[in-house]
Amino acid sequence: MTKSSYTPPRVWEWDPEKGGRFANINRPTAGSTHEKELPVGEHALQLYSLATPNGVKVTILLEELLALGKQEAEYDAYLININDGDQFGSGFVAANPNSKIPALVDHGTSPPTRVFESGAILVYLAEKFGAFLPTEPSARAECLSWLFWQMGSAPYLGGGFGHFYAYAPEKLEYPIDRFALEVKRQLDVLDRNLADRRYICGDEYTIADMAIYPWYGALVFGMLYDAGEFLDVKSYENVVRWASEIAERPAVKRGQRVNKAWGPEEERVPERHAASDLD
Ligand SMILES: N[C@@H](CCC(=O)N[C@@H](CS)C(=O)NCC(=O)O)C(=O)O
Repeated sequence: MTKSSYTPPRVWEWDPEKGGRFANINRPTAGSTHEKELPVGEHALQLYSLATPNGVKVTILLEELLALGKQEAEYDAYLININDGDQFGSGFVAANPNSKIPALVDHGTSPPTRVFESGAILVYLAEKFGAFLPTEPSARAECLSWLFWQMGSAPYLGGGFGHFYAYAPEKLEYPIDRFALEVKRQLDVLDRNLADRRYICGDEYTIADMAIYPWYGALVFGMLYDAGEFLDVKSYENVVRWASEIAERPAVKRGQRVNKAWGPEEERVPERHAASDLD
């Protein structure tokens, strides 16, 4: 392993010229950079998002709720293009001071309720519609435990492993090793849990499955960071079996297309205002 010649200065300073992937949107401060109101459609639920793994958790849940017959779950989904800096517009920052998709505004309450962080949005919608989050205390605790597991774990997969393996300007052994080890440990956690459970929490399909599938399902299908072989994802057989079952759900297929602005033309639904936008 080569030794780095970098010595951190006494006080870190931002160098916007440094470049690297996402340099155009990364900065060390929060808040809006420009005035821009968010559009509001006709439904109570307004989603501002993008079909990344964090974004599709919410559209999968909304499509699952609609598939259950919950008509009040009809929603408008507007595209937030994070590469263009839409997340720094004043309207979006009012919905999510953390400037990251997804953000939800529920105009069915007075005043409207803003919800940010995908996990919080899943809990809000599951409680609002009384579905996909058990109410019995110990089953609910198990579901929330796995939901929060996803929130705490995925940054090591995306921001850690994915960043250094696929996006960093040079391949550095130390961070790739460190995060590959952690991601494989996480896959083993899931694999052992799914050895004798159909879904993440047992027999019931819940918001924990909807949160974990977009990241770890995509990973075991070899669709994230071109790292399938490197991480030997096929060896996590229980995770592959679970993800393959979830992938076949019609609502999951629909949810993954909402706010998608890339890939084959027939899969793209950049904005969604009615079920027919997906038919
Ligand atoms: N913990 C957040 C993570 C959200 C997140 O990282 N969103 C990314 C896209 S997947 C984003 O909006 N990035 C834009 C940026 O960092 O400026 C959640 O689960 O909602």
